[in-house]
Formats: sequence, structure tokens, C-alpha cells
Amino acid sequence: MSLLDELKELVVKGDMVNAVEKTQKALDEGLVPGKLIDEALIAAMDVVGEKYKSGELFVPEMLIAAKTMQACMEKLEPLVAADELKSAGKVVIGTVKDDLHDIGKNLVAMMLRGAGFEVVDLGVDVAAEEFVAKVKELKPNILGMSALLTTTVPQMELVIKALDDAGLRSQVQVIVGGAAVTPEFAKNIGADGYAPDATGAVNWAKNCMTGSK
Ligand code: B12
Repeated sequence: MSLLDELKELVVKGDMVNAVEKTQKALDEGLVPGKLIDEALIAAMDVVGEKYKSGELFVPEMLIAAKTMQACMEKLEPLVAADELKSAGKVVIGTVKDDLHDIGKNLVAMMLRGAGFEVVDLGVDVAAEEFVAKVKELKPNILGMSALLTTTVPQMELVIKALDDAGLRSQVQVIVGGAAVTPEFAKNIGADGYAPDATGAVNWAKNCMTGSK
């Protein structure tokens, strides 16, 4: 079994101590963080999602696997830290109301920081009023919203409407993402952008700042 497969299996099992150790071992052997994230950590979450869907795993196991993934990501975060001093732009990001999934949002925030963006992370379960208040206060170039549940994606439209009502919509570019979001949905609710993953989010944000989006 390859090192990546071993790490994936440890994350699925929620074996935090060994997963963190394996992450370090993989780094020591020269594997790059992006490969570890895509081919072991995210791949593990996909397996966990499938097992949950088929009734093989339950919420507590899903949570332990998620915490294990986050512990591994903490090891990787310093390695993708930005080396640029000048901010590439300001981003406010959060997971919408009633949604507690934050791994993907954290990954997007981490990669944006790595690309030199100043990122203000509002956390999870963020209500429309809070998104609007932060956009008003911090005047970000970009607002990012994440949702993983089909029951919480409609919150994104509410936030965009609330920005409109507050007269702030034209001042900020809105990008949405998360497993429950599709490009069509993003377009229909009037978002400016969508990306399927963290790399796509960074590319979109960069283009947004140079006006070539
Ligand atoms: C881990 C997990 C949990 C953990 C979350 C822990 C945490 N701190 O995040 C816990 C155990 C808490 C949890 C709870 C629940 N979960 Co859950 N969970 C998952 C699981 C297995 C993995 C999610 C994940 O982290 N993936 C890895 C990350 C990296 O991927 P990602 O989030 O999609 O993010 C990437 C992209 O989407 C994108 N992206 C994400 N955000 C953003 C934002 C922007 C702006 C952009 C551009 C891009 C972007 O970039 C990211 C990086 O590439 C998924 C299954 C799956 N494969 O998605 C189910 C899943 C999302 N959960 C599900 C369910 C049903 C639940 C519960 C309702 C279960 C229950 N009965 O209690 C609760 C809901 C709790 C709540 N109110 O939010 C369902 C959702 C079904 C649906 N369509 O609505 C899924 C799909 C499982 C399944 N197959 O049924 N869950």
C-alpha cells in the first residue's frame, strides 16, 4: 500500500495520532502538501461520506474522521503560508447558517492565505445579517460562502438578497462553493462566481482582482 493510501485509511478510521505521524512521514519523504490534501485527506472524506450514506458509518465516526483530517491539515498549513508581504486582496469567508461543515471552507481559506490574500474567516453557522455586517465593516473585495447540505444552500441566496437590500451588493464579488453547490445554482442566485475546489477558488479570486474573471 502506498503512503498516501495508508494515510487515507488512517483518516477514514479516525486514527489521529498515527495519521498525523504519517503526514509528517510523507512530508519527510518529499511529498508536496497539495498531493497529500487531494489524494489522501479529501479522498478519505469522500470514503467517509460514502460509508455514511450506505449506513456503514454514523455521525460520531464521521466527526472523528473529520477531526483527524483537520489535525493533519494543521501540519500542512504552515507549508502553504504566503511569502508575499503585500495583500493580494481581502476576502471574508464563512459557512452559511445551520451548516457546521468547515473542512472545505478552511481549506479554501488556507489556500487563499497561501496565495497572499488577507482572509477573515467568520466560522460556521453564519447568519445573513452577520455576513452583511462584516461586508459593511471590513469592505472586502470578495465574499466567499460555503454550504454542504441541500437544506442550507438556500441561505446563500438570502445573503445575496440581504447584501442587495443593504446597498452593498455592487461593492463585493460573491463566490460560492461546497459539495451542495452547482455552477447553475450559483448563477441562478446571482453569485459572481463558483469553484469546485480550493485551487479553483484561488484562481477565481486572482482573476477577480485583476479584472479578468
Ligand atoms: C465530515 C462530515 C461531517 C462532519 C463535519 C465536521 C466539520 N468540522 O466540517 C460532521 C460529523 C459534523 C457532519 C455532520 C452532518 N452531516 Co456531514 N459530512 C461530512 C463529509 C463526510 C465530509 C465533508 C468534508 O469535509 N469534505 C472534504 C472537504 C475538503 O470537501 P468540501 O467540504 O466539499 O470542500 C471542497 C469544495 O466543496 C470546495 N468548497 C467548500 N467550501 C467552499 C467555499 C467556497 C467559497 C468555494 C469557492 C469552494 C468551496 O472546496 C473544498 C476544497 O476542495 C460529507 C461527505 C462528503 N464527501 O462531502 C458529509 C455530508 C456533507 N454530511 C451530510 C449530512 C447529512 C450531515 C448531517 C445532517 C448528519 C446528521 N444526521 O446529523 C450533519 C449536519 C450537521 C450540520 N448542521 O451541519 C451529507 C449531506 C447530504 C446533503 N446533500 O444534504 C453528506 C454529503 C454525507 C452523505 N453522503 O450523505 N458531517
